[in-house]
Parts: sequence; C-alpha cells; structure tokens
Amino acid sequence: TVKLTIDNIPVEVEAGTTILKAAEKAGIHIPTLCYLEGINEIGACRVCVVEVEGARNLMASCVAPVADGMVVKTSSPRVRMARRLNVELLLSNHKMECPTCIRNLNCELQSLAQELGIRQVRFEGRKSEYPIDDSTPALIREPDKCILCRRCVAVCEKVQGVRAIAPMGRGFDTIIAPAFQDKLLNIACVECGQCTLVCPVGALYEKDYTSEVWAALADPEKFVVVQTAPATRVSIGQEFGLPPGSINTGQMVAALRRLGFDRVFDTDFTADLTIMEEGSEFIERFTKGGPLPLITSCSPGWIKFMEHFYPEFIPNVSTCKSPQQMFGAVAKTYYAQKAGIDPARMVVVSIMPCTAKKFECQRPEMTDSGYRDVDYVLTTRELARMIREAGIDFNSLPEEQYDDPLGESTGAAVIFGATGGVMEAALRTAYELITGKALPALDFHDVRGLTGIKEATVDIEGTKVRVAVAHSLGHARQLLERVKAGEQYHFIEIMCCPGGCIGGGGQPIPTNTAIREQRIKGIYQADVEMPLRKSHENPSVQALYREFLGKPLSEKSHHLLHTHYTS
Ligand code: HC0
Ligand code: SF4
Repeated sequence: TVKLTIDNIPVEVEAGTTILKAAEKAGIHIPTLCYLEGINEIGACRVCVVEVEGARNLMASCVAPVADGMVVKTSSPRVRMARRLNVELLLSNHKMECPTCIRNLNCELQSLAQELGIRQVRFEGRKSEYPIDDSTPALIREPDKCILCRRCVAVCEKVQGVRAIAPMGRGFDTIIAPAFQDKLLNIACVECGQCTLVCPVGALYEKDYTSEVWAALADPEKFVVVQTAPATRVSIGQEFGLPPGSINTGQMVAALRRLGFDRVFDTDFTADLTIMEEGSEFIERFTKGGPLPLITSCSPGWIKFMEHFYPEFIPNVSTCKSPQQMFGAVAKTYYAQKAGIDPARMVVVSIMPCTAKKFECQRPEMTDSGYRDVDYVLTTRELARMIREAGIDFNSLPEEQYDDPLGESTGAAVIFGATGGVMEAALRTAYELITGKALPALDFHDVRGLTGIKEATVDIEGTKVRVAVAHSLGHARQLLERVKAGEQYHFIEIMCCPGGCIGGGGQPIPTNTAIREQRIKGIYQADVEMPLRKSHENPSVQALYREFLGKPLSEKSHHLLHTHYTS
C-alpha cells in the first residue's frame, strides 16, 4: 500500500489508485466533469486538478496515481483558480440557453459553475456554430452545447461497441460527430441513448414528444391509451427525489390518470403475452430442430445493432414483436373491438425507459393493426416533465390500479425490466408447459445481476437447456462471437443497455452502476409482491387467447404479434 496525505488527512490506499479515488476514500470531494469511472478516465477537462507538493504543474487527479509520501492539496488558491479558469473557458464557448435548455437544473456544467463560485465569465470567446442534428426519431445532437468531454464517445465505443460518434478536427474546430459529420440517421447509431445518459450538458438528448401527447390529450375526438414499461415503475420516483429503485407503480398510474389518459394500461400485460408467443416459439424450435439458439427480440437497440452488424443471426432472432409493439397491435384491434372504440380515434402512447423505442414504433412494418400500432413514445424523463408541468405533486399521490384488461400482469413480466428477466420469465413458463409440472423454485439466480455475460444450464426433465444472457451491446458482441466460434446455446437473451431496461437511455439522469443496482433490487421486489408470477397464469392473457387470438403462434398471432427483420 501507499501512504500519503490529502488536505492534511493521512490516507492509505493500494498502489496504482488515482488521487481522485484516494481523496474519495478520505471523504474529500474533488469536482470532476469529463470523468466517468472505468469508462472515461482521460484527464481532459482539468476540472479535477490538485496541487502536489514538489510538482511544478497541477495534476489531473482522475488519472494521476498516488505515490508514497505524497502531499496533496485539493482546494488551495492555485487549484481553485485553475478550476475556475478551466470552467470559464468552457463557458466562453458554450451556447448558454440555460433557462430553456432541456438539462436546466440537471446540468453538470451549470452545477459546477455554481459549486466553483463562478459569477462571471471573463472571456469573450468565439462561439462554435453547428447545425442541430434531429434526423432520427429518437435523438437530438446539439454540438454547440458540447463541451468535448468525450463521455458519449467512450460509452458508445467501450460499453456499446458501436463507435457511432468520434472527435473530429483540432483545437477550436474539434467536434464530436458521426464520421464525415454525417447525420445520426445515416450511420449505424442504434439510438440506444446511452450517450444521452452520460452527456453532462444538453448536447445529446431525447427527441421530445410531449407536445404531441398534450395535443392528443386535449383533443375530445381522441381516445388516448397509455402503456407503461416494466422498468419505469422503479425509476420514475428518482425524478421526484425518491431513492433510486423505489417502486412507484401505483403513483405512476395515478399521475397518468390525472394527466387525462382515457385508459392506463401496462406493457407488462404484453410482456406476459410475449412469453406465451416466444416460449411457444422456443419449444417449437427446440423440439423441431431449430434454428437455435433462439435469441430474444424485445430490445429495439439490440435489433438495430443486429441488423447493422450481425445480420447472419436474423434466422435466430425470435419473430416476436417487442411487448411495446404487441401492446399497440392488441389495443387497436382486440381492445378497440371489446370497448367499442373506433381504432382510428385511438392514440397509443408508451412510457418507456428507452429512446430506441421511439425509433421502433416508427418502423414501417409496425402497422399490423391497420394503423400505426404505437403513436408516441415518451421516456421516463419526458413523463416526469409532463407531471411537473401539470403541477401534480407526485409524492402525495395515492396508489391506483391499472385498468382492465390490458393492465393485468404477473411478476414474470415486471422482471423484463432487468437483465436476465426475459430469460427467467421464459424459463418459468417453458418449464411448466413442457413438463406439465409446477416449477419447484421460481427464482433463477444465475441469470440475474450485472455480470456482463451470464450462463446457466437448466434441467427440464432430463433435457439440459443451455442459456446465456448479455446486456450492453459490447457484451452482446462478445457473446455472438462465442456463438460464431462454435459455442452451443439453446436460448439467448440480449438487452441493449447496461443492466437491461432499468439502465435504458431514457431513464432519469444520473443513471450509474449504483443506481442500476438499486433499480434491479426494486424490480425483483416488485416480482415477489405480485400474486401471480408466471406469464401463463395471467387471466387476461388467457382471455385474450380464448376470445381473440386462439392459441400461441396462431395465424392471428402471427399477423399481429410477429415481425421480420432486414439487413
Ligand atoms: Fe423494456 Fe420491454 S422490458 S424492452 O427493457 O421485452 O424499453 O422496461 O418495455 O417492449 O415489456 C424497455 C423495459 C420494455 C418491451 C417489455 C421487453
Ligand atoms: Fe452511440 Fe447509442 Fe449514442 Fe447512438 S445512441 S451515438 S449508438 S451511444
């Protein structure tokens, strides 16, 4: 170990620890901006500088390692002046639209200026002028607000393995952009939004559809139906100051009703439906010779990634639409008929933890109901904005119930929101459908948690079923390479975002590893609290088959609930 003092406090840490980490251990906060633990540790912004006795220059504490006997000062006059100067320089070339910026009050640059006591910017700099890129259905890139921290670049490359954006040009002309400064729409960006989660400012963010939804809600001709994704119930509370991972399903339902939605339904209903279809597809392929492995299809960022980078896996990917899209198709057919509503008047809105869902709902093939199956997708962040704008006091809302029948769901559906959940839900059902026996233990711990790639072998009456689960596209890539190298699996779950949907690109900011862990806890807690925990036991899904679809993989199911992919 190494002994040093930081602000006169003796600290002992492992050799190789950075000064930043050592200070954290001693309870000393050093401000950072470009730093993202384990992902972007490049010392570029120089906000985290510290003074080290005997050293001529200030050191970027996020990259400088500790040394024995080091004497560090983290807030000497020289340090504070340097930090201010660095942030002022950033501000001098920043499009300062704070009151109207999407990140107002949740902007790291703004907080930092406040924390460092900056009251004026002494430099009148040249300002960059770049066009805004709003070419995709999901994202906005506003380079004039970019501070070149490179966190987005690091996440896109190291976590997602996509490399859609990179720094280009030099000095003042540096810009973070797709190659040749093309539009995001024209490149292999999968619209996952992970870059929007780590952007410290308003340079990358979701395309906002709240105006369209407000307009639909205000239109007496429209019948506006909303569905909520599994992972939103354990994250929305964070927007209202509640601890990460707290379960606020009932308050979310109440808030949606107060906003004026005509029916408040749950994507969890169609998550259960997905298990019926995908579980049957698995059994069919398993007993009739493949193609295997079957790979899950519910994560649209993953699907886009597969279409760009691994089209050879198209025959392996389940033909099931995602639960969000199944919901739209069922709402505008079965439910519209049942409730006597003209589907032409129906507007389906989704509340999703995801930006790629905005892209998914606009895919041209997603119109099997005869209309656009899902009209608008709002992220968790956008829903929170609507709740605030409507003046609803979220924390004092009563817990309300979803409407019937598309609001009924099981614990198997809620765990879709965490990595490994779709696999676990599928196993709970496949086991019982194949064996005709009750599952002895419902929890499949091997497929839970934040390990990048998880594997398990499940014994279904003597047949060993090999499964694997990957979350984040970087891990998906690794797993697919294993499969290409000859590794044999029967069933694979892939979710685009780290941690699964609880870590989706539309979730509250910040979303980091600690917060992901809390949300995962919330998800499994919500599962145990459900009276029913297996998808095939959902009475409303059973009724849907009885009254409308017939059986899983029926012709009607195929028409409404399944899709195809293009390379
Ligand atoms: Fe997910 Fe989904 S679980 S992708 O993560 O399958 O976004 O939460 O809504 O569609 O159900 C996201 C979350 C969903 C879908 C479901 C799946
Ligand atoms: Fe990369 Fe995802 Fe951002 Fe696209 S949305 S630039 S793929 S991180």
